[in-house]
Amino acid sequence: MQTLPEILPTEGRHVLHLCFRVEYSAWELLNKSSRIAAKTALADLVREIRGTPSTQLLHFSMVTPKADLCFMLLTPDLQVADAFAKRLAIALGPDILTPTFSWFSMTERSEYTTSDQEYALTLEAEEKLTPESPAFEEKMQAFRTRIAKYLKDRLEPNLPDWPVVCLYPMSKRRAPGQNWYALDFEARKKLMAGHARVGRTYSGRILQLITGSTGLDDEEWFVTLFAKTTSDIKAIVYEMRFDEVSAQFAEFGEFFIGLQLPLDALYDRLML
Ligand code: 76R
Repeated sequence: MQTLPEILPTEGRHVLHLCFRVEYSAWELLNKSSRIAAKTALADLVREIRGTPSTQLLHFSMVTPKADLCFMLLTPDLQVADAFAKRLAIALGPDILTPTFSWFSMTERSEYTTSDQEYALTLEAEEKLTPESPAFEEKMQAFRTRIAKYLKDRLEPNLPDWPVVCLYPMSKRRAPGQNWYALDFEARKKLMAGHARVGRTYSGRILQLITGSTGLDDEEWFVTLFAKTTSDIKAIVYEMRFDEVSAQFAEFGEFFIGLQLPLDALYDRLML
């Protein structure tokens, strides 16, 4: 096969969320050995994808009939993402999986992360540390380490196996007099700091991945939340609605809840 030049982002990963319905009428027509062969083919492909460098594949059983199963694929090269996506769609055989929903996005850094300079100013203003002091340098060093890890988690996430997953697209409002993109940077940064403050109270209970889809798909971001219980999902999304950024500027698409299961448990759940 011809090897095409890679299509790489300047940093981070391409991300595909791919949701399917299982066509049970077609599955019922397969005999036992064909079913085993189909499940083995998908399992082999999952293993191949997981063995690809810098690539992660997750799969979910979806809780309502909006979809039966979804894959979430993160990989740098868009040629690879596209090829894997097409193979996943037919790995169980033709006519077994029908796409019901999909999203294309990319991991991205936040525009609003605290810069070195801003942090240095807070140390001087709030902690009364002078730049020459060892304590100042120590704190700056700790800050740089924290930011580097944070940035890596955002751009090259290593997603957890937490069982509850919530997926939805969202955009920032662009209405006359209420246009996020007409606010200046400082105003947006201040609003996002409030958002992050709420978010951090869910540390350890919610792990969020916000990927950007402006120019790539119908809304501007795709939200992937991981939790150990649906109560935390419901609570954070509810609480965020009161936070000014969401209250004033958030527009939401369709919501999906999935369960992250090992592949054999997923097959059992789907009665395949
Ligand atoms: O990334 C960070 O941790 C830094 C602060 C931060 C940014 C920049 C942050 C923190 N978010 C950021 C950006 Mn978020 N987030 C959402 C939703 O349902 C809703 O109302 C909104 C969906 C949730 C639940 C959530 C959770 N966040 C964004 C953006 C991009 C906006 C932009 O760039 O203009 C969107 C669309 C968005 C939406 N956010 C956090 C959380 C949580 C839990 C945190 C804290 C993370 C942590 O500190 O561990």
